[in-house]
Amino acid sequence: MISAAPAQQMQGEALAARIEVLAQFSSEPDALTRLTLTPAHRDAADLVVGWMAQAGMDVHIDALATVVGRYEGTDPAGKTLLIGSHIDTVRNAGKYDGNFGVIAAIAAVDRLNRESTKLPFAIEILAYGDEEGVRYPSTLTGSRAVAGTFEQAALDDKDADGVSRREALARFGIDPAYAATQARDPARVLAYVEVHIEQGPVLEAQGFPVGIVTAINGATRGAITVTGRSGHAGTQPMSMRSDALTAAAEMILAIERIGRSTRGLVATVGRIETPRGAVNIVPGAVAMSLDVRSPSDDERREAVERIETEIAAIAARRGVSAKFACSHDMPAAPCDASLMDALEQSFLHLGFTPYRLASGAGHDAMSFRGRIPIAMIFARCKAGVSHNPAEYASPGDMEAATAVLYDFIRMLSRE
Ligand code: HGY
Ligand code: MN
Ligand code: MN
Ligand code: MN
Repeated sequence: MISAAPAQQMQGEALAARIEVLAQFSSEPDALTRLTLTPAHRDAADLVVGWMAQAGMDVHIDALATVVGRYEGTDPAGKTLLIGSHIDTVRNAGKYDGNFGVIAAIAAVDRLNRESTKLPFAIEILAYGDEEGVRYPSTLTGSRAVAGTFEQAALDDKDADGVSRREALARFGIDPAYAATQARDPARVLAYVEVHIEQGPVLEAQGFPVGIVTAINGATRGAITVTGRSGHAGTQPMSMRSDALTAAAEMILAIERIGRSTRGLVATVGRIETPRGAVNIVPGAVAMSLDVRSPSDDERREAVERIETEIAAIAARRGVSAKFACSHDMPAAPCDASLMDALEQSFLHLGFTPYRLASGAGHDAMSFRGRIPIAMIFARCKAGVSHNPAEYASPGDMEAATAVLYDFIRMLSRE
């Protein structure tokens, strides 16, 4: 194979080309949907295995279906720099969320390899397959396993078809012999770095192509179930109904009002269904999701309590019952101050303004909170649109973020 110029893979066009290739792996013909442990995830993982191998890495797929590429350092006793992001997506997703971070990391190591540059530390690229948490209630299982905070109970999570995560891993083809041990010893890890699109409007509003992440907002997720009494839509008088869906509608507006009540807080009901519902049945049951985020963990937990109080009051008034079951509670994760300062040096070295901003979106980096110092590099994305097929990052901005990552890696090797 003709070896391209060392930095070829890091050029915007090459990054954009790989975004398009990876985006082809979907469970839907006309949208990008790649849920964890599906055939689309398997195919994408196999493609990433090939890219990592081409970049001179030893590659395996671990017990939680994370693709792990290792680029050895000069010192066998040296530490390891972890660089990760995810290749699973939401339904009808954008092409860049998660996927760009994996492609950027491989491009940076590819350049090191082409230049035959070896560093005093090893590099491991981690392409996780379970960051979005769409198929199963628990999430971040891949990065939690690497960080050492994985909970075995997550293996018994069931998807909407009743398929457990354990069963899905077996169908994915995880050969237990193939799966290396998971948790990294924090004493052997230099840092965890993640490149990601911002998924918000700030960098575009400021006019910057890249940014330094200061912290990742904490997140609470779970399910609200509302139970009323189903009835005949034609015969049941309005005054005699226990309609679970109209009660849920009032609860959704109350959740929105609480979300709006405090700066920095956001609260979302993203999915709602009336199990066994029909056009001519007064809904007796509703299942809906809840997602609450804030930079402040106290503020987020207080908002969840206010939401639980409010939905109980609405339920009582409407003669239904309501319950919130939390499935994911992740504290806000501050990025490491010295890593942010080092990133700032790379920004300045490359002529970028070292603009710092928080992340409203959750990331695998959160799994390392309090165990391994984390740093994140954001690339601008168009109009801040994400979790939407219109999501877009320009080749120039992807090139800028990848150049920062490469420069940062080289700088860490000089410390
Ligand atoms: O929900 C999130 O913030 C992430 O995109 N999974
Ligand atoms: Mn993401
Ligand atoms: Mn996402
Ligand atoms: Mn994320």
